[in-house]
Amino acid sequence: MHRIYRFTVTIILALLLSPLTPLAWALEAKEEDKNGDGKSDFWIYYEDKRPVKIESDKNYDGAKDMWIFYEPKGKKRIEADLNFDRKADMFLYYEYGQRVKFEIDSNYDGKFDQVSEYKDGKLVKLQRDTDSNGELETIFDISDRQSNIIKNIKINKDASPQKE
Ligand SMILES: [Ca+2]
Ligand SMILES: [Ca+2]
Ligand SMILES: [Ca+2]
Ligand SMILES: [Ca+2]
Repeated sequence: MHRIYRFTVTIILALLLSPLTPLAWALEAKEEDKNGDGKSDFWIYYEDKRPVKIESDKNYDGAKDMWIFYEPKGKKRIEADLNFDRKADMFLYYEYGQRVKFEIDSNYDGKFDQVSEYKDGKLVKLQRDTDSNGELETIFDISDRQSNIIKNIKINKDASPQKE
């Protein structure tokens, strides 16, 4: 039992230590050294040849400060550490290629100072901590209103005579 365990660990170590080992089932990754200082500062991870994650060290201090996650159905999430304290302060969400939400902590106190929500690519809800008390005030919210496009489709559908 013990020997099997050690054998497994050895195999895993060998796989980890050998960059040339093809691992069909694992994430494939590529890294780049954009500023040529000998340290990687850009990473792309692939799953079945599809990019699933990008990581970046924008200020080349050795700590990652930008992350992009790619998910099915055009979902994408960008996270960024704007003041380089190793904590993300900005989050940007996309669905079907369109921006749906934006959150930012611009004074870096760990709480968002602005949250924007989008529908059909248009800003429908804006919350902002206007008095800097750590709580968001709703500036405007039209998120439950139907967009013109959806309204038009509904009207057309209602107006068109039923087939069959
Ligand atoms: Ca570098
Ligand atoms: Ca960095
Ligand atoms: Ca930060
Ligand atoms: Ca804040």
